[in-house]
Amino acid sequence: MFDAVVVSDVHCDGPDSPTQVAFLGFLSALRTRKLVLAGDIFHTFWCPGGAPFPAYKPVLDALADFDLVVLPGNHDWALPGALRGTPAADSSAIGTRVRLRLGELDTEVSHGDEVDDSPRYRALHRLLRGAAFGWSLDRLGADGAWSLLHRLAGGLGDGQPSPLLVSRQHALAAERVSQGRQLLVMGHTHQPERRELPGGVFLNPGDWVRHQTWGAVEGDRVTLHRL
Ligand SMILES: [Mn+2]
Repeated sequence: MFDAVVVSDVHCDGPDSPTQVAFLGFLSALRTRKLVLAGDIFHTFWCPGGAPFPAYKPVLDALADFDLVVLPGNHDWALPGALRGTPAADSSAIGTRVRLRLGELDTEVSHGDEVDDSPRYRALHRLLRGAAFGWSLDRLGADGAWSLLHRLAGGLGDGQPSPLLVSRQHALAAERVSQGRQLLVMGHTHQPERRELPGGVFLNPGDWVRHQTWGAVEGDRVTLHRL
C-alpha cells in the first residue's frame, strides 16, 4: 500500500485505446491511500450537457474507488470540475497548483504547463477554457464535441519532450524547493524523471503514450515506476 501514487499524461482515448486499456488494468491492481491525477489523464475531456463522454465511463467508474487529487491538464482542463469535491475542483486555470502532504512530504503538484508562456499556447488555452467555447461544445453534443476536441488535440503522437520546458520545470522546482517544499510534481512534458534537488525532489510521472510510467510516495521515499 503506497501513501500516494501520482500519474499524469495518460491520454486515455476511449475503450479501444492502448493507453486507456493499460490504465484500467493498472487501476484494478493499485493499492494506494491517495491517487494524484496531475493532468492530461484524458486525451480530450468535456461533459456535453453535464455528462462526460461515454468512452471514458469505465475510467471514471474505476477512479471513483480512490481518494483523488485532481489537477487540470491542457487536454482535460474540465476534469476537476467534473469530479467535484476534489482539491482544485473549482479552478481549471493553467498553472493550478495544489499543496498537500504526500506521505511525509510537503508537496506541490501542478500539471507543469505553466512554464510554457508562449503567446500562442496561452491564447489557445484561454480560448478553450472560456465560457463561449464551453457553450459551443455543449451545443455540438457528445459526438460533435468529441470530434472537435480531437481535431484540436491532434493524434496520440509520440510526444517528444521539449528540452526548453523540461529545463524551465527544473528551475521552477528548484525555486519552490528553496522555499521549503520537499516534493515538486509536474507532468506535461512526457519526460519521466525523478531528480534530486538540494533539499527536495522533482518528480515528473512521465506519460502513458510512450513510457507507461508513474510515481509513488511511501513515507519520505519518492520512486518512479514503469508498468
Ligand atoms: Mn499536458
